[in-house]
Amino acid sequence: MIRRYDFGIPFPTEAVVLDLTPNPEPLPHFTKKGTKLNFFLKLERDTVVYGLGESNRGLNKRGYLYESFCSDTSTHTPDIFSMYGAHNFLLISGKNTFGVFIDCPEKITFDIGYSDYDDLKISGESTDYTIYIIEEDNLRSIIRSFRTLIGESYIPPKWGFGYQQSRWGYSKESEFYDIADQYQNLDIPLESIYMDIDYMEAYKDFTVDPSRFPNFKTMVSDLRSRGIRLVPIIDAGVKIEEGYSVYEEGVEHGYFCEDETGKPFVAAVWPGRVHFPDFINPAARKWFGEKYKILTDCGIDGFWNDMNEPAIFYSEEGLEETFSYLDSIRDTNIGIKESFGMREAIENLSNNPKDYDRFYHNHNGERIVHRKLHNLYGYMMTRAASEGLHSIQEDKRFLLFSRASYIGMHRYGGIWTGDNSSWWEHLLLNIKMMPSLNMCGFLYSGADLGGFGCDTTYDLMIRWLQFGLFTPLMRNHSAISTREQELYQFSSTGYFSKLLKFRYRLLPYLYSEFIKAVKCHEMFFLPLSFEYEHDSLSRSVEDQLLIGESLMSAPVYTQNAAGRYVYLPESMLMVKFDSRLERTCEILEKGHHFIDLSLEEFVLFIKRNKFLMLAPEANNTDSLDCTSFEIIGYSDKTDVLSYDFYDDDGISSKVDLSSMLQVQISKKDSVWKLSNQIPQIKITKIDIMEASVY
Ligand code: MIG
Repeated sequence: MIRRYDFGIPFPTEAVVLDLTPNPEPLPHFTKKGTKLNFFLKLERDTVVYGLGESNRGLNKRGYLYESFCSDTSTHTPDIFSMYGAHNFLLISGKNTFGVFIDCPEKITFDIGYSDYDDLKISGESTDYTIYIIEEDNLRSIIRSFRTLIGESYIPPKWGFGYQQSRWGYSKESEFYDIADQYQNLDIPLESIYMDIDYMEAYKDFTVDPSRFPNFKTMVSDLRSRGIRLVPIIDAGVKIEEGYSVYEEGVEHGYFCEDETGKPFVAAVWPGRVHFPDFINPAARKWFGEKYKILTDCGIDGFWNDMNEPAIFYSEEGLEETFSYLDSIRDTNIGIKESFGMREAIENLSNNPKDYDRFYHNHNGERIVHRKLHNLYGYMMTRAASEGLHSIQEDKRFLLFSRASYIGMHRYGGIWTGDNSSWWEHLLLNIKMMPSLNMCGFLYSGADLGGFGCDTTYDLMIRWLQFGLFTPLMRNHSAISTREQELYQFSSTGYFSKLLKFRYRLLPYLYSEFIKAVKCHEMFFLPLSFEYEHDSLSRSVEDQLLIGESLMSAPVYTQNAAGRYVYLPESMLMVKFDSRLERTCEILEKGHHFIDLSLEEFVLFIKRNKFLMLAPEANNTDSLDCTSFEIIGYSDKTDVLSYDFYDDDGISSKVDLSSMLQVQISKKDSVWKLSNQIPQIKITKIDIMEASVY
């Protein structure tokens, strides 16, 4: 059951798709104080609080403070409060179990047992918002209900599940050919190469620098014919420059955000001074979205939207304040106060919340200050892109994901989790964040594998990829001036080749489970506690994840570990892969186990009475055969096992589960065979471990 409660006059964020009648009764569970958004709830000692999508720390959010305020946070240390997304959904699992979604585009603070371990406080300045309370029988059905409320998640093309290579700094044609050559010469799979800001002419959106990319269209099609796609970045800010058509059209039609006096607001990002398209205005959205055609006409079919919190390097007003402060101390004896003052004045130039009070959106003729709509900006930019791409080619799926987001954006694109660092801690953060993102509808997502900031190492790259094998977005991305981490940069590459070929073996299963999760409003990454709700030990496991209906992953995320502890809530089949990706299987009983896993070994688990379909190895989706499978599984006293397998052409926008195939295998005369005739697929080998044999 979902109940809606309105306060004041909520802004139509379009986060939800169900039109519910507001409930006149007071909001249940919480105590409200004052006129602003201010709610309290007592937590029992063992209450677990899930949710908040893209946010810091654990799967259980208890014991810290979180802010929903889309922020360009460059260093994800444990003390930060906000990240790029604003996902105001909590699932409280205690004596009372329910979900709560606060639909409000302003900053909101979630104090989840931080000020007082036993109190949950949700607060903000807003007086206009909607709250939804979701109550169902169990955790999974609360998520299902919530996801029904917010609508179906974005589905990428199948090639979006391939292995993708990125780095900030690739800046000329020869570099892209070189990356493709290096991967292909070493027989390491590669699906796409990302184009970061350096492909543009002076960081102008929808331009390609002709001096560095003299034959852009040819390059796109050459690489495409080798199975590789290019994915360019689009930034939110539009460079101010006479003669640049995007700038001129935006000014002419009033498509940019305005300052207090009604002139286009000036801020600075990569290109220097820019204007921000007013993505709240549907006409501006349509205009910006259709610009993507400039690149799709060159053969591009995937994009990533960046800097759309929006990130600001400085505003004119901010510059003015900083310079006048510096002037004021110029002739003084600069002591400790001024010394710190100077540093602070410079640091505060960028991403200063004061700037969000300095520009306005046009909402049906009404001027609304940005701060009140802040968390919608990246969402509406990505919506603009999605609707634009849809108008360019309606029957085709494009790859699209964003940095900033709000619930509702999950219908238009995926997200990547931004500028992490090459730290082992961020591999663990990646693992813990995935299910929280899924709760909020963001199924197509992943982190910068290997780490974005700082220098990566061979062992971190390996362990991160061993987890990345399972994330829908599997992209290796790093920052300019850090150690290069394309897989051919390491002295030994053989293992990477094997590992990525295995990603393609898994891909049909991942794709099938992904589409089913979208269509059935399920999670792709599920915490153990959602499946084994009455197993109390499962409630504290945050470093093992269920993936779809058959698998559990238990990645190694510490340096120099010889293996790891794994907790099994029931018996499972352990499948261990060695450095040549050859496997050994063993049935492990419910309980704790230590699994030895040297660096080039990883493990996955198959659940009781489930199986996994593995395709043949491939180096990209063009050459992936999704019709021929090997089956590995675990039967516990049953002679019949089945799996609902979904597949399609991976590109047309119409996706429905009616083409799903039920793959059923059964044991006769002690041999496992496919029991039904399925002309679409071929089973080459069946390897089922039986509990009775154990
Ligand atoms: O201020 O485009 O998160 O992935 O490589 C940095 C350069 C801007 C931030 C993105 C990152 C990207 C980088 N961008």
